[in-house]
Amino acid sequence: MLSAFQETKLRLFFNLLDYDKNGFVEPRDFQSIGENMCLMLELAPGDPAYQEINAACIKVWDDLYMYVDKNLDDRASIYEWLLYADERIVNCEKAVYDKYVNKVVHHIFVLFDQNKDNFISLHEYLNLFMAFRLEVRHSAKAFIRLDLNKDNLISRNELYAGVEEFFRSDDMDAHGNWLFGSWEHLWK
Ligand SMILES: [Ca+2]
Ligand SMILES: [Ca+2]
Ligand SMILES: [Ca+2]
Repeated sequence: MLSAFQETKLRLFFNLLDYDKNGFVEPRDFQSIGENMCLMLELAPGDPAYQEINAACIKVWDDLYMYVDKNLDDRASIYEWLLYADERIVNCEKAVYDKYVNKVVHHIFVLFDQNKDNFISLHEYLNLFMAFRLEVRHSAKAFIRLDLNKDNLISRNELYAGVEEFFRSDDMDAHGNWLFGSWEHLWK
């Protein structure tokens, strides 16, 4: 079973993916996230990078969320998501959740490591916040928590640790809780 704190973070994540706020995570949410990112990066539809980003966003659905959709109606409800997270991310062996965590890390790097140096910089992390319409004022605070060795960059290992804590940890002091900014307003 999920704890109330784990469920709070999992709901936060579901809501940020449910871009049109209709209560379901579905392919068109990822399409909108892609379009928003392209706008943010000032890419025109004819630009090859425009196609790449949109394809990468659709791939997130194919890779991660089509498995959440149990009744195969091409969308995932909050109930499907919480059930999936309980069984496949939180209360399972490392070999099972490892796949999920690695895919999230992979997708964040594909979409946000814009200069392809294998690190997420503060600027790139800020883009993630803007793409998901998160409160940017929390981004620096969150970045500092994820940057474990304090070199002002988030490595793949640091991001893995953060993603693992965000999706799994029941410890309110865990650094990774801050992956998508503040959760405290949802908890109090
Ligand atoms: Ca939606
Ligand atoms: Ca980078
Ligand atoms: Ca670092």
